[in-house]
Amino acid sequence: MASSTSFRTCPLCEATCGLAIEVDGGAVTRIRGDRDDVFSKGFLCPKGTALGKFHEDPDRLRQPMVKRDGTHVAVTWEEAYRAIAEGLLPVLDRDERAGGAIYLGNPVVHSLDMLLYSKAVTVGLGTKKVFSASTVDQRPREVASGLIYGHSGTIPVPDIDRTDMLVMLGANPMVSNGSLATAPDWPGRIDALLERGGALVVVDPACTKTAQRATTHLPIVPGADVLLLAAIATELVSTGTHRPVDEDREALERVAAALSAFTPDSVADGTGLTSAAIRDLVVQLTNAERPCVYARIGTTVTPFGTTASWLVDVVNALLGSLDAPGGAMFPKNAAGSKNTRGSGPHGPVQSLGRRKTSVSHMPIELGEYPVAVMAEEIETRNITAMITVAGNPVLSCPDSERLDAAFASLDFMVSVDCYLNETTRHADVILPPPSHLQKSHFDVAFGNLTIRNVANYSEPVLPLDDGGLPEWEVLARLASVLGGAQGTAADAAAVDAMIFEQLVSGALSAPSAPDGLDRERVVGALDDDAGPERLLDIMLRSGPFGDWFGLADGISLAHLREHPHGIDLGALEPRLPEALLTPSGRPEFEHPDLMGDIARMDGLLVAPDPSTLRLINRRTLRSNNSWMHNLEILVKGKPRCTMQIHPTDADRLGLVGGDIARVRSSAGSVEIPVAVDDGLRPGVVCIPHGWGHGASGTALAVASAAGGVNVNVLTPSTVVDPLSGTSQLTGFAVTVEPVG
Ligand SMILES: Nc1nc2c(c(=O)[nH]1)N[C@H]1C(S)=C(S)[C@@H](COP(=O)(O)OP(=O)(O)OC[C@H]3O[C@@H](n4cnc5c(=O)[nH]c(N)nc54)[C@H](O)[C@@H]3O)O[C@H]1N2
Ligand SMILES: Nc1nc2c(c(=O)[nH]1)N[C@H]1C(S)=C(S)[C@@H](COP(=O)(O)OP(=O)(O)OC[C@H]3O[C@@H](n4cnc5c(=O)[nH]c(N)nc54)[C@H](O)[C@@H]3O)O[C@H]1N2
Ligand code: SF4
Ligand SMILES: [Mo]
Repeated sequence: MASSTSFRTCPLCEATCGLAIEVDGGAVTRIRGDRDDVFSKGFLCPKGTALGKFHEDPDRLRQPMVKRDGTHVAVTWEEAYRAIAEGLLPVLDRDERAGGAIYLGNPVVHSLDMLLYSKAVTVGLGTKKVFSASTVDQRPREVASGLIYGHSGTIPVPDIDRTDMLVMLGANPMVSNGSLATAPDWPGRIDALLERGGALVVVDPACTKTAQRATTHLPIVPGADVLLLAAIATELVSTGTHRPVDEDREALERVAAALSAFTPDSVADGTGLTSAAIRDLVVQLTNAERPCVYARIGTTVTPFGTTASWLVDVVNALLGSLDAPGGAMFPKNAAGSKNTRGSGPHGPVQSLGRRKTSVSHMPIELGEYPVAVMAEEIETRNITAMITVAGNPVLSCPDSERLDAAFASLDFMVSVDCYLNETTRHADVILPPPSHLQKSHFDVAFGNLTIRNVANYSEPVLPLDDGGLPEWEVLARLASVLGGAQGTAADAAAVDAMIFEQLVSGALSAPSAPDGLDRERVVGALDDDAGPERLLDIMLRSGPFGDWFGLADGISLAHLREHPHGIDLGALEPRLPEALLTPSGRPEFEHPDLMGDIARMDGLLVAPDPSTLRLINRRTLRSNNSWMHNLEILVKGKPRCTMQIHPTDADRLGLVGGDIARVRSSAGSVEIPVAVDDGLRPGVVCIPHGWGHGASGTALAVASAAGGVNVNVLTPSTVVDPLSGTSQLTGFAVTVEPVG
């Protein structure tokens, strides 16, 4: 085989970097950043370069596995699907499918195949018990968007390239490469902001790599961001320096009036910031021409996640920055979204709390159960069978020792996953996807979150292994088995055809569809006969930049295939009110469910007890949540799973760097090496998430040797944001003591 270079978008994180992948003799020889990529222009991180190593990882599953006498053995696809039909269907049919549940993990949103076909698995399973990684992380932001804009996917993103002042709360994009704000090369974009004389303010209990670049770092008390945001809103209005668009002025002033108890002075104790620092921040914001406030996971995984997300939008709107260049803007997804279908009839008022879980009555929002209840639903046998798709909840979800035990008690479990890991070890059947380099790619989800409108399709870089199935087919066959079929290739084609018909009718009924569009034209215009490419083509062509199957000038999949470095569709443009699905035709800033949460904020106004340590989390550059620790190239070097602690707290507890500390919470305890770090706010300790491999029955040789502990052993599942059901992952109390 000759050597060649392929171009492919990295599927690992939200940054969507273009990769140039050199292949020789069927093996990856080198991965570089694609300098011609229209968006990333050559940027990449160490994980992107490791995709070849992931492909070669001997522990990566290449054949389906079935558990026999407690041990996983490789089987054929036919045997695997038969085992599911024989083992899972009787369990499901025992109680008319009430006991089935599914968990969709983070890689689902990074995959064309999984985004398009995992819904069919949920439908086939016939369950309303859907869990996802989104409910561990960003659900508060999505709930707030649903209430304010009428659609959970209408999320404002920071216009980093044009702002002159970026205030960032609870995000560390120098390490995470960004989230709910798709932007390859955050480091370069932050440099450019500073070089053009702009300011970066980072609000974070830790002096992170991003905070180190900031013009101002505000080391806030964990969980207190709602107070800071409320005080900014109040101060803007009381000083008369707010400048919202006229249509929203009165509503926003009423919101600010409801927040009037929260002033720079009153929130000083609760935030741990001085009132002078808060006032100074407001002055800077009002002096900036194009200020922008952006908040991420540090603000969503708190008991006030939804309210904090709302207040971010309120502050941006008060600054005149919502939907304005340089502020917080709404992307226009090339693959289409509910908010790009043309201004059709405005939707109903969204509201919270219509459905609750049956054991601890947690809210079921946006059709998903909070992960906080996964263990209790299994323990009470409301759930007896589980499917996981690209998820590792045993490491990534709260109260994980309890969850681990609950998974072990399931009557049947199926996992679609590339590793035999902490979660999939409980599966009766594991169905492996091909490696990422063997899949095509298009970022359907991140078109909703991108800081520039971009479309980029990648062909698979490597062919499937002998006997390997494309992931869409793995899922479509699974869906068909759940519907009572055999799980053959023909059954998969029928599932694919069903999804195809749904998308065709969606395109035909879109308010933005041009005159003369009919089924014949749609079907006749498509190049692909089946599979995800055919579906993507429909989405692109009926999307906001689409060619409407030849009736308009615009893009199609064929077009993207001719542009392997992507197509830049331009900087974001103002989209209100066109993007809204609200009855008023304006953002519902005064939504009663949000206004109703203000009273609860009073409880935060007191200074935190200085003798209580609070746990926060971090990400490390060479990790990707829990699942890339089996690659030597990423885990070698000094241990990264340490507990950081401020020197004064370490002294008080008699700890020095390298000691082992025992950390306890209401949920559990772990023992972990100490790293003394004066960048932390005193009273705060920090442990990364995603570690703690080596459980029996897993096959992760490198990860198991890498050490580390699972921080979610400490995370209680019981403390949630009551609006979204999202568990508190940051800022809960722990005790720390030396071991031995
Ligand atoms: N290298 C790497 N990159 C990743 C991932 C990974 O595991 N590793 N995971 C990916 C995923 S799934 C996501 S969602 C994104 C997340 O991307 P980000 O949202 O940028 O998340 P983090 O890097 O964890 O940064 C969160 C910051 O919040 C701070 N923080 C904690 N509590 C509080 C608080 O109460 N208030 C404030 N203001 N700050 C607080 C923490 O100290 C931390 O610095 O990263 C993605 N990128
Ligand atoms: N304490 C604490 N907990 C956290 C966080 C935190 O900051 N602190 N962060 C949270 C966040 S933001 C997230 S998004 C969640 C992530 O939670 P999860 O999605 O549950 O966890 P991941 O570690 O991303 O696991 C991904 C799984 O998918 C598999 N996989 C990878 N690629 C593919 C693929 O292409 N196909 C298939 N079928 N499988 C694949 C991997 O082997 C792995 O089992 O964790 C959350 N948990
Ligand atoms: S920053 Fe994210 S998208 Fe870019 S190479 Fe790294 S993991 Fe891939
Ligand atoms: Mo995430």
